[in-house]
Amino acid sequence: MIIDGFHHQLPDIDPEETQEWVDALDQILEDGGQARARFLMATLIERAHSRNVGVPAAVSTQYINTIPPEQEAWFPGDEQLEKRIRRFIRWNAAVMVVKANKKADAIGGHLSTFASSAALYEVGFNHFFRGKADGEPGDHIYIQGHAAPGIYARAFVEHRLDEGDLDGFRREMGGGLSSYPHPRLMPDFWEYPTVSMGLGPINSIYQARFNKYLHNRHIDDTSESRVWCFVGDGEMDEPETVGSISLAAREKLDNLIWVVNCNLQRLDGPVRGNGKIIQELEAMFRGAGWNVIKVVWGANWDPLLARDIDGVLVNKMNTSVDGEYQRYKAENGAYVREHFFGPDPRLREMVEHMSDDEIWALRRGGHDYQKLYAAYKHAIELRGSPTVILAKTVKGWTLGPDVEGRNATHQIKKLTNEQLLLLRDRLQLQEEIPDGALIEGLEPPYCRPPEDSPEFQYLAQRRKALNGPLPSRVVNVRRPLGLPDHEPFAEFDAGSGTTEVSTTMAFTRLLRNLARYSGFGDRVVPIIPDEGRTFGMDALFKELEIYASQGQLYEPVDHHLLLSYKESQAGQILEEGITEAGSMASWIAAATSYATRGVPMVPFFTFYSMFGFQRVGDLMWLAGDARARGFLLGATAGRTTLLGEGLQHQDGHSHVLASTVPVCQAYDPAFAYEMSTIIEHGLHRMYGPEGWDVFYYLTLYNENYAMPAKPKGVDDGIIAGLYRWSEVPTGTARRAAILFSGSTHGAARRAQAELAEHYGIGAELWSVTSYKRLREEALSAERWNRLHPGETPRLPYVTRSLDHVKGPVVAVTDYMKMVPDQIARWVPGPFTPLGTDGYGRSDTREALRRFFEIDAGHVVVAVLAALAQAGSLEPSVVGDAIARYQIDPEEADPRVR
Ligand SMILES: Cc1ncc(C[n+]2csc(CCOP(=O)(O)OP(=O)(O)O)c2C)c(N)n1
Ligand SMILES: [Mg+2]
Repeated sequence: MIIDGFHHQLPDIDPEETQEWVDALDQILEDGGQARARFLMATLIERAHSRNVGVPAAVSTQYINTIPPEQEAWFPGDEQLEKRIRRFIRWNAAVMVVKANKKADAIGGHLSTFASSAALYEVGFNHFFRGKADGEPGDHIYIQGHAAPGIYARAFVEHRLDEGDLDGFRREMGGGLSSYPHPRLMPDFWEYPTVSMGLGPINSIYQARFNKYLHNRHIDDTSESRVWCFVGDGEMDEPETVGSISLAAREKLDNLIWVVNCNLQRLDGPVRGNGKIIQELEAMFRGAGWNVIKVVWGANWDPLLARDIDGVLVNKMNTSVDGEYQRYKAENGAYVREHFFGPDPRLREMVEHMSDDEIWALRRGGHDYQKLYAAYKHAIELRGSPTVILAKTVKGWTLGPDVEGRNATHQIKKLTNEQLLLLRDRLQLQEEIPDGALIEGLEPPYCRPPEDSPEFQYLAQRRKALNGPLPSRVVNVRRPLGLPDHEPFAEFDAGSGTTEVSTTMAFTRLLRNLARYSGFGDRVVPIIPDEGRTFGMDALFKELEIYASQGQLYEPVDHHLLLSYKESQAGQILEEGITEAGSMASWIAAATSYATRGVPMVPFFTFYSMFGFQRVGDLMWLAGDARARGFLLGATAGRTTLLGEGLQHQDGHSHVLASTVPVCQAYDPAFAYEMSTIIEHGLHRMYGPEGWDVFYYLTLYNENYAMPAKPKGVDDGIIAGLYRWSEVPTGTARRAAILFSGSTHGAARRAQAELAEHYGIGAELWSVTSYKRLREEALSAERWNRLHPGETPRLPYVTRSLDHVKGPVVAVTDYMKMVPDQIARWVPGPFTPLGTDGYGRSDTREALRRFFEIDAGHVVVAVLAALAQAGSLEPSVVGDAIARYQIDPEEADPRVR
């Protein structure tokens, strides 16, 4: 505890009194020992806190339960009945995994995670988690992905699933139960994808924050919804898990409760063999400003702790490390007597009256249902901060000595009949599952109480009282969204005249138009990670205001300016600070709000394109799983268009990464009207009656140029990914086509003019807004043709469009060549991609485009070279162009420079 330096600068106004206190402490140490002194100090600090004396908080407390037994809430349920229900759930969770792995094609699954956390989930399902049967959104529950078998088993015991469903676990092809929580695969069941470690936790924080945002902006009453997130203690090592915990406290997210399943193990072995994960987490969360409730020990430890007058038991608890605790649970009662209690005669005496079995039965807090109930109850009553419950459990609990606490437990997926019989006995299900039911060579049986049983009735009644079953995903739009007409988009059709602007500036203007559009604008959620000024979005700070849960407590330094920094409780902009992961989590909360809250929101997350897919690609992947709908904007795009910043900033590959995400609609618009057409179309696709579960990614550039007016009849081509932007110049012979995208239209247009002027070659210009879409459409056509022999083959859109060119096609992009290469197979005639492979550099745009060989000179040479290779031109003409544009043919490839 850091007391030093806390008060030493202050004068001591009564040294005598101070000395009296110090002497008193010394006396207590002498008379009562350290334990008594610690107790008194802790009591004083607690008292000081309750009287608002600003003493620093202790970041760690003793290795015992936070809630003393006498303060535990009364448990209102039927404990025996709930225990029996839990036993059925445990049994089926184990059997479904064992069955899935009995067959030759063992398909995996996890036994030990749910076995350790069954009570953590069950106390929530029976007493706390609110469902949606009343048409309200209820609670948001993030479940540890590999605890899924337990969640399915509960749904089975609730008669929501049947035996066939459990047999289909991980056999997704026939619509079986998904391996982990995947809304993409089970859209009526799972709401929140979690299994990529760390993403569930960060998403839960931003979901809780987003609920406050909706509330403070008067868009939705979220006061009745809590966010519960279950996290593994191993998962706590992920930067995404812990990276935003301070935000949760700063934002006073008292609607957020985390339950960390501290089974002391991760996949390979102990989480902190040489330390104590619970203590470490306690310090971290307390330091960050969370309420921490430790549930370390079960009720049968209470009498021992009550007798621990001299603190010797607590001391032993404090000083034993997790590696030892893990071992105790993998051994037996005699071992615990010998090694935990044994070394100290006072401790040994403390348990002398107990048998080895009784010692063995001393339970961990996370397996003590009443203690868990008390912790959850306390957690929901706390106000002003988020709460974390640290529950100590045994990995693989109840699964028998071969599994419990073993280092290999995470990977054990099979149980022999003998092990299953042991489990059955442990769960006291002998009547339901007689010995004869487990026959070698036959499948072990599932087992659940019938619908007229007291167990089922109780279960049903509990869920009814809590508004219906969970997990459950329903798209019940409570607050419909009216879409804007064409008005906010119209100005971009006209172009910018002679004014030079960038697509980023145009987008910012469109965002403003949309946010101001009556009846729609308040659903727009602009999200930026401390990059507003870079993108010219700072003008929106004043107009739309920055969301700040506590409002603005100061007069900003720029208050006298028209466009000052304005924070407000009703602010619309989520200015996230420097966290792309946090911004993305905010975006996911907003982009799934149509389903999780029945309130469609339209998020626009604008980020530095280099720090998008590359930095937080896993969250973007998850967004597709979660069926997110919204817009991602990669600004400062292009490896040569973003000048001056160098290789860590210049994005030449986000379109390669975007191409890997099936539902991502990736576009690389060149002009303002393309950008606005895509966004208008996307809005209708996602939020209109079709309700596509896709999201859009657009790259935006910071190069200023005159934005042309939108030609007639190009909308379909813009959306399909390709349209002819200009015909061949008059008076030219021979034909070629140049495909441009994004900022490379400049090079393409100059090359077109040069080819006509110097070589009499007529090149059409085509704008490619999306190579990804073109490729996907072509692949569909190809597949259809393969599966429909004898029918008139379908021609891919890209082939149909370029068929008439009868000459070379050169594509020029500010992205890697791989991006245009996506369509190479379907381009009629020779195809040459020019792109920016290699690490970026800091220099002028002109120099960079020369370096990466995507400037006009290189485009001209590429067209001529293709014609020469086809035999329609003398090679010397290419040589002439190489000289004309001062290209050094011996220069090394930029990819390897
Ligand atoms: C990002 C990521 N890395 C690795 C994995 C593989 N993985 C699945 S579970 C697991 C161990 C989890 O341990 P813990 O969080 O303690 O959960 P427990 O099963 O002990 O409750 C690992 C490494 C993953 N799912 N996600
Ligand atoms: Mg663990």
